[in-house]
Amino acid sequence: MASIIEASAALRKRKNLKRGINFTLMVVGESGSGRSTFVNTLCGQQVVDVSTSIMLPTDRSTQIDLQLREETVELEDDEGVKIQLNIIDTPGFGDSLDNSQSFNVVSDYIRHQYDEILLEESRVRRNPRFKDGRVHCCLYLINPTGHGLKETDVEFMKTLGPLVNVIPVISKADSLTPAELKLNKKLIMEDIDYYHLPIYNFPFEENDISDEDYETNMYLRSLVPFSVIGSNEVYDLGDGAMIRGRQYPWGTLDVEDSSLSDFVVLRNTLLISHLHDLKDYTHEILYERYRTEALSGETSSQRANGNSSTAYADSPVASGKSFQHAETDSLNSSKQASANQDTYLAREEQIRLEEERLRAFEERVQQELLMKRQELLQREQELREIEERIEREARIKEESGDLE
Ligand SMILES: Nc1nc2c(ncn2[C@@H]2O[C@H](COP(=O)(O)OP(=O)(O)OP(=O)(O)O)[C@@H](O)[C@H]2O)c(=O)[nH]1
Ligand SMILES: [Mg+2]
Repeated sequence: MASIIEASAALRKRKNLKRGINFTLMVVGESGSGRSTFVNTLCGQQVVDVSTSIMLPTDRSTQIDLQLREETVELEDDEGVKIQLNIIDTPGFGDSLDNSQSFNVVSDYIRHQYDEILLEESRVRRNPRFKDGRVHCCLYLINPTGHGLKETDVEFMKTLGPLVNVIPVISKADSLTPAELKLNKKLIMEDIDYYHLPIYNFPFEENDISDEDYETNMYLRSLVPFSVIGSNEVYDLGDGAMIRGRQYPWGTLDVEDSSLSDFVVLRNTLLISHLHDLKDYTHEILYERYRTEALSGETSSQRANGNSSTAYADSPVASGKSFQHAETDSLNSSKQASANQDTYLAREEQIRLEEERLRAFEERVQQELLMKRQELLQREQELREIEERIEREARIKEESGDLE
């Protein structure tokens, strides 16, 4: 028996290896914060074009459209494990004077992925080709200012933290001196603590963690916010060794140099050590919370305000192209959101009515049983009375016969 289980576990593992692990990473940060360069550095290839275009303010200058762009890259680690890495880039994020619209686009996309799972779970016949599009991690790129967080950073993490694993990252770490970087990290962390921002803080269960994992998680916590250096160029240092680096008048720096940034640690954390932790946390904690809220009819304040929009099903994002957010989408989306919400509520109501019907039926059966039992007792009583009467009559007859 054990060997069968082992064999099937091995088979599943092989299948998983072949199919690859699916992981979705969203990269958020204002224009020019280094999102595209980071993605290319993370994947070791040119996944995203580094755009040089800038958006000039138009008469709608307070509302610059945010796009969500999805790219899929297949990566393979040293042990041959394939990772299907879906990357969602957010060009145009935070470029408006009022960024709440950008936040809504991002949070609606994340919510929509949860809604899709909820619907799929409730289907009688599951779709075998269903694609789980939940975002497992959202890297929030912060420009290296040497200061703490900006108001918009605080708002973003506060809004998105309860929905997705947000990890703050200082980009372009080479623009700060080591002392400035240290201070920048300290100030950001102080703000995160002060505002109780719900970032992904490498959580673990005290009773169920090995010493080694405990050490790792505590170490990673001490690094937050991670600092990264990115580059789109690869250089030959002369000895045949190729490095991805940045060339300066005074020399070339290697983005993988751990004394300069946390890039390598972050890459290993995302793609190797914490890939499953991030996926599990998304499924078991974040999605579960969302699911409970959705099914109990509880809505976040944002949903109550009618800002939520979840109609991304037919949007090009779902099919791997780009998606332009527009007001009409928002309207359609909120209609769809309330339609989805209505479906859940209708289903809940249906179950409740079914239960009520069953209870009433059971009560009726019980009552009928009671009546039948009483009828039976009455019949028995009647029978006894008839028997007694017959006996009495027979006795009287006998007595009168004796007298004659
Ligand atoms: N010094 C330094 N510059 C960087 C780093 N990463 C990116 N840059 C530069 O910053 C500029 C913007 O980088 P992108 O990667 O295009 O930034 P983005 O966030 O994708 O920008 P948009 O897509 O235009 O919003 C480019 O000139 C990059 O070369 C870094 O780690 N250090
Ligand atoms: Mg870009």
